Amino acid sequence: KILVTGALGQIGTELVMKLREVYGADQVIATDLKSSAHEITRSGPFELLDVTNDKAMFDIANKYQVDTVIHLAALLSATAEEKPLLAWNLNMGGLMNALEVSRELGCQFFTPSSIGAFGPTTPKDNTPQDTIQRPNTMYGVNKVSGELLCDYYFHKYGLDTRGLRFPGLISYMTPPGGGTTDYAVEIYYAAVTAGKYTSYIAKDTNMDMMYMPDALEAIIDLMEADSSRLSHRNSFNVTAMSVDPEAIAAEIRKQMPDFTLDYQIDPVRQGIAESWPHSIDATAAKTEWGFKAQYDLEAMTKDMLVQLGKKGELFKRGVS
Ligand code: VAH
Repeated sequence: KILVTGALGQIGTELVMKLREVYGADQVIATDLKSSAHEITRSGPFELLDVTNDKAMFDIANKYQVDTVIHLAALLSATAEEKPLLAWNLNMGGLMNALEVSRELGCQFFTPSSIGAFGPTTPKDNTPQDTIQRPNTMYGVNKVSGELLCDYYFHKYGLDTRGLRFPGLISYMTPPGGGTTDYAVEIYYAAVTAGKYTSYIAKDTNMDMMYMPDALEAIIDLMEADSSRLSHRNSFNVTAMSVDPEAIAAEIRKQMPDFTLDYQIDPVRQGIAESWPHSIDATAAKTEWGFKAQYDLEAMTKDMLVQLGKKGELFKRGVS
């Protein structure tokens, strides 16, 4: 059985639905700080959980006798920069609790890292798997610390910890909250609802991105990979494309010729974006466990606009 924290977040909502499809609904215990009307609170076990409460987390993991913990609950980069102390307490306190529960119950463990784990002194083009990591954001400090902590639990206790350095994730089901790469999700919503978008990230600011279906596949493929093949664990570079706002807009215009893009730069999130790589190298993931992204910018854009169009139709008909 699999315990998922942060189950109502951008990754969590889709990952829980996918895991329930693959392993069976009753095998996946979804948890989050509060409940919602989302179907995952009804399509299988759902529990309220504040990940900073170690006893509550242990009690749920023990009640369901889970053998896998997927820890997603965290504050993203922009929010973490606004509230650094809260970010440290939640991102690191929650991670430590999840690692301790996994150690006590002997669970396999996954938590995401991010391209945010790299900083201004990291080589920015085709960033290597193993390279300097001196991020200057609280989120980046959390992610590097998290990678080191997860590797520590593997070397010290033999805990089977695995992680992925995710790029910006694009999805149409649950929007991200408080991220720097959120513009790349908002632009599609804005295209469908308004035919135009004002980007807070500047033209020519290239960042790695990936479509959510590829991210979900990567989590499952990594967790099912033969442990003896892994020479890295926390965490693998994975990416599908490196884009800036203009590249996304140009792809949208192939479907919606009248779409317009303009800019109103947010200095905080622009500053965070500029401290991150332009593109990262995913060779280690490809060779050690066969990582392969299916969606490039063209395929992702086509699917996003179709799915959001359908969502728009449902919304107009008053279907949530
Ligand atoms: C963020 N979406 O923007 C997250 C992610 C690489 C970006 O870490 O903070």
